[in-house]
Amino acid sequence: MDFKGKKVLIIGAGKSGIAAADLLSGEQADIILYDDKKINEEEVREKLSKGFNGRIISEKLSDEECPNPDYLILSPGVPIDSPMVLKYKEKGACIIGEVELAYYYTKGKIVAVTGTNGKTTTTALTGALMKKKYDNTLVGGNIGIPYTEICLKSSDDGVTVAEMSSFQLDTTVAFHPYISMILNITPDHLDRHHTMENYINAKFNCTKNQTEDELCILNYEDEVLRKKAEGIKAKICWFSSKTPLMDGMVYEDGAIYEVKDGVREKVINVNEMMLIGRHNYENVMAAVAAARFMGVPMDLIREGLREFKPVEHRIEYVETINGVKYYNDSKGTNPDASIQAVKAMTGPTFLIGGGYDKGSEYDEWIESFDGKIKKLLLMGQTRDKIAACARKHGYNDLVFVESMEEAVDYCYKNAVSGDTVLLSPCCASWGMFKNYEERGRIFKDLVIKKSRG
Ligand code: UMA
Repeated sequence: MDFKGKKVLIIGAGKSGIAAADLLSGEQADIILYDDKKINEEEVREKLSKGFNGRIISEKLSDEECPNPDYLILSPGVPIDSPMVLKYKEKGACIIGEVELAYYYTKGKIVAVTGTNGKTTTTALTGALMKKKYDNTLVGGNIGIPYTEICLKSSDDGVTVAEMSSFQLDTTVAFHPYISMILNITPDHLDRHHTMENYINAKFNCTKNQTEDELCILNYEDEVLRKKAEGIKAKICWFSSKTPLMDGMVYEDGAIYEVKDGVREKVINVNEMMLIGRHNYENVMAAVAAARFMGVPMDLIREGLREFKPVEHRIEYVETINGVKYYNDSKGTNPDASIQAVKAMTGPTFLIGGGYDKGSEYDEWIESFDGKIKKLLLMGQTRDKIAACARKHGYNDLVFVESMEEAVDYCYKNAVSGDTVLLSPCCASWGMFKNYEERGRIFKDLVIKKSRG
């Protein structure tokens, strides 16, 4: 891909757009960094490296300003069927995503981690295990560090572990990881992908360019993955937390094993790790499978597993106040993720939920409460939809709140020693917060303030 002298339109001036603009600054391209939202040009320029001499435009892009770009580079949040993308596609522009752009600059091996849930933990853990053998291990992507920001640091003898969302995989063409993993697939982001089939196909894009001598790691317990696996050219390594596989990775009786032709080698007893819950053992199996394929010795893997701390916003312990434990699971942005968090709770729980409406159904989430949820506090756009669903299932202990502050205050006043407070919204944060990180940090700050009286 040659950008020299080419007209490039980058859509979205968030983290990804800014990193993409920086990456292309050295290419002598004519760049426009555009955002639909009104943005402060000076603030954006400050975030860009000094070498950027392109234009920054927001709110409206006229045909005079940008008649016929050669390339459109889409931030992950930009739908491929948005009117602006379709307009320039018709005019013959080459449409690529920010990840595809980063791929062209990446050296060495790539591990792509996707799935509806568990991506962030698995990406961080895979990175930690790879670092045990490969000095130049980079970790980025949907985890919060744009891939375009790290790709120039990659080297032929290094590994890049990239968390890939369906948004990012939607726009890949040549993106070709040496190892791919799909941890699970359950409905999510249907407002963007429209159908489950489109969502599944986006996820499988990470396997489409792989060859026979490469690896694809899949969850044996996921029916969608089992059905779609036939079309994959790469070797498949299955992992399972329920079935005693003859080959792959298994979790059984409190330990994780690597299995080859029916012969098991114990990797670790799960009580030696800080990660808890069956869903996390699945993440561990996927990460270990990737590390083994890259030749990381088992003793170094064990060391890495024992050292690894759970990532922020994923069933993250915050504080105990008056005998009440507070957990931040702001990353529980869809029913499946939030169900895992609810399942990990062992006693009476005040659950804080609700947020942006992505078109999810909440029946399974409510069903997973299993008599443990003392109160369900609801906020945001989805609160009435969730409340109606809860009532349909005979659950009526509902509390409506307007803000996170009100939610934390209610829990602080009403929870008693032995209870747990869990923020696991089952919804995206958009509309009330910038992102799930901001939502989680606001929750944690409020809890810490209460603990200090
Ligand atoms: N924008 C437009 N036009 C559009 C859509 C968006 O101009 O049609 C603008 C917005 O006004 C905004 C900017 O684009 O100013 C934001 O771009 P973006 O939504 O792509 O977000 P980034 O800040 O670049 O962050 C993205 C990911 N965000 C999304 O996919 C929504 C981050 O994942 C990711 O960490 C980051 O790139 C680095 O790779 C967040 C996320 O919520 C955590 N991901 C979803 C998930 O995990 O479920 C997919």
